[in-house]
Amino acid sequence: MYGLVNRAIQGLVVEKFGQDKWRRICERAELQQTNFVAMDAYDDAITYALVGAASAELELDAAAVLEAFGEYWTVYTIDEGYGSLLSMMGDTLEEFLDNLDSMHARVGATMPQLVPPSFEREPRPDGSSVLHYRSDRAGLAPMVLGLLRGLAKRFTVDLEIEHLEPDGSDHERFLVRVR
Ligand code: 1MF
Repeated sequence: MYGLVNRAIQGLVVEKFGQDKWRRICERAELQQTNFVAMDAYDDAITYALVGAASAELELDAAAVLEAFGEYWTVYTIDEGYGSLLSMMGDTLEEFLDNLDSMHARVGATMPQLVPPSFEREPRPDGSSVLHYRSDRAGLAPMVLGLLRGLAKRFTVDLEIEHLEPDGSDHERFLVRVR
């Protein structure tokens, strides 16, 4: 993943737990290099190692780390200059979710090593939505849960989010309902 992601993990840890915890997490992850460049592409294994080390060091489930990361991501990317990209993608949460693939296509146009996930929102008759999430990367569904919580804050809506049970299909599904 692009260094922006690893830098965001660093930002989250330093902001919430302090510089010293970040140093220990890097030691535990046994990485050659921990000064990540936002626009350089890194092996996904580095990101997974950071999440694993953070989980051990902070005594949190990996899922909790991923969820916190997802929630932090929207705030972080706005701070890093992606606010206008995000604003372009919709004035409502539903519109934003409809445009996630276009947003990744836009980023991918200049960042050729991007491996974008794919999102599809299926509106339901009762006004709720099922969000279909497809990714080449394993195990990141808790991050999507956090991303949705972050978006709920951004659009100031009270969201009920349910990670749906596997239905035999090849992807993850979330039920999203505005309260
Ligand atoms: O392949 C990648 O490197 C990659 C990196 C980030 C792929 C996707 C993403 C973003 N995505 C992270 C979870 C990925 C889970 C998965 O792969 O299964 C979050 C997507 C998302 C969902 C909800 C709301 C907002 C979201 O993201 C907004 C976003 C997405 C990408 C970027 C910024 C905001 C981005 C911008 C620049 C990038 C890379 C990603 O690269 C740079 C970095 C610095 C300078 C220039 C380009």
